[in-house]
Amino acid sequence: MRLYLINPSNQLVALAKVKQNWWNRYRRWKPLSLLVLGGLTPPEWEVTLVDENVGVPDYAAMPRPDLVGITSFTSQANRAYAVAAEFRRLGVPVVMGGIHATMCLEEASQHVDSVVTGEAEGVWAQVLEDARNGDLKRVYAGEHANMEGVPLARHDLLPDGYALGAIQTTRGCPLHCSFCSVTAFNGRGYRQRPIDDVVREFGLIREKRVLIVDDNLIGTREEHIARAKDLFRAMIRADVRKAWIAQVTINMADDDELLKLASKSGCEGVFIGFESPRVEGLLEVGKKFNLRDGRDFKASIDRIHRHKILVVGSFIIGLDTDERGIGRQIADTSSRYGVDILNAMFLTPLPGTRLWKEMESEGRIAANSFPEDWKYYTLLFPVAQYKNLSWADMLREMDECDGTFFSRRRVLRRFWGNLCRMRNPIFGLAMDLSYRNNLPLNRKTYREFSLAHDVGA
Ligand code: B12
Ligand code: SF4
Repeated sequence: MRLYLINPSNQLVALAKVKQNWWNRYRRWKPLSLLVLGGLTPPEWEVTLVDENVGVPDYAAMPRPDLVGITSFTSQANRAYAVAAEFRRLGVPVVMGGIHATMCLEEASQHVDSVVTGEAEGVWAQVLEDARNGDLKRVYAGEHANMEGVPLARHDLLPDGYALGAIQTTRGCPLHCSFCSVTAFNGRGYRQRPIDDVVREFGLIREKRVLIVDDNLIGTREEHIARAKDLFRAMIRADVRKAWIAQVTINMADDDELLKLASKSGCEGVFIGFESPRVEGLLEVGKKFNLRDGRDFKASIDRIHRHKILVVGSFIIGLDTDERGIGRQIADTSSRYGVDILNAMFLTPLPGTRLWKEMESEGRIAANSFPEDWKYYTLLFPVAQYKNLSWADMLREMDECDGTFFSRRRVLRRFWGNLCRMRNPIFGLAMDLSYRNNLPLNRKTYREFSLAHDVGA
């Protein structure tokens, strides 16, 4: 039995634009969902994994599969449906899973033969069995998996050439930010994989650099942090020899032992959601956590830097409390905090989030020709009605924000500053150059977007 697992591309996102900007190759990551699905698939199935971000094959010229499985974030949904249509024309059944199909079950059901909602661990074997018997059900409802049942991912299913391998050590996030899909999908409970499994899986990853995809690797409570320390200790003992980056919350800065162990186990950088330079903004998105104990963000980042760890800071443009000038404010605040790489994004109502529900009830979801418009849900296009900013304002604010933070002067200043301080200053520079060289590409995309849409003045 032959199974194709496909990660559809969205040509509007940076990781698909390697030809136009060489530095984007440093942002090529592996689609872990499909590697995990590969790990759940019994050996009688011959699995081929296609990552369209690397290249789109001629499917008609490939041997005919018995089943196709497609994953999809919302931003990939319309391409996912196009791929599904291609295989269904050939008479091949298609099953779709992942965050988008889960949150938009009715829509997805119109384009594929079967939808798996939620986590696949508990239902995938049944899907395969039913496919083999020609008896696929329309919907399989996956539940939150017991983390002891998550198999080692099949890292062998993708070729070399990725900048980063991927691994997951926990699921769920104890916080509940308004714009984020994680709690709706994986829940607020913080589920942890057995540390031995994680360490063994690191041994299967060929890339030197690894993205730990957890939404919050360290968690928020004492017991979460104790577990993170145990994980880092085990990685040090096993000498996994990987440089890794991960998403964490700012409380990582408060525990020197945690930082020391993280650094010793290979931590090269952390991605932190600062979300807004303003208190009103943090309250609006439900991230009071960042304000706890009168946090001093610059001092926190300094403490992380002392362990040679880079900080990627994420901020949102377009909150109800944002006004003109927010782009410049974010760029300047991030530089003042000492952020090494800035990831600025537009407030985007993603299906299933609190924000989606609020905006939908207020009639504010403006890019709503679905499924076609899903391709703009990359967090880099204005898709809603924003309170104080028109779409033209939003595009200008983003350009101002990125143009300021990634100006030649600031890039060079960061590089010199990091040269001796950081474990891998070149990685920081590569990211800076990827973002900086995307500026003209983004401007071109925004011009096209403005011509195709009524973006206002
Ligand atoms: C790693 C990651 C990335 C990597 C992507 C690597 C890749 N796939 O190519 C990078 C950094 C490139 C990235 C980019 C983006 N991401 Co991202 N990302 C994640 C993150 C943190 C982890 C994903 C992961 O690997 N999880 C581990 C696997 C094992 O879990 P899983 O994907 O859920 O898969 C399970 C089930 O869903 C199911 N399943 C999944 N696919 C399939 C398919 C079939 C056939 C079946 C049966 C089952 C099934 O089975 C799996 C096992 O249980 C998630 C958050 C999260 N917790 O999922 C956000 C997340 C997926 N990203 C998100 C977003 C918004 C984006 C961006 C649009 C913007 C951004 N943040 O930069 C871009 C879009 C890129 C694009 N291609 O269009 C949102 C998506 C929400 C949505 N509705 O789409 C999430 C949920 C985060 C959030 N805060 O809400 N991302
Ligand atoms: S802390 Fe991060 S993962 Fe957790 S709910 Fe907020 S945005 Fe989502």
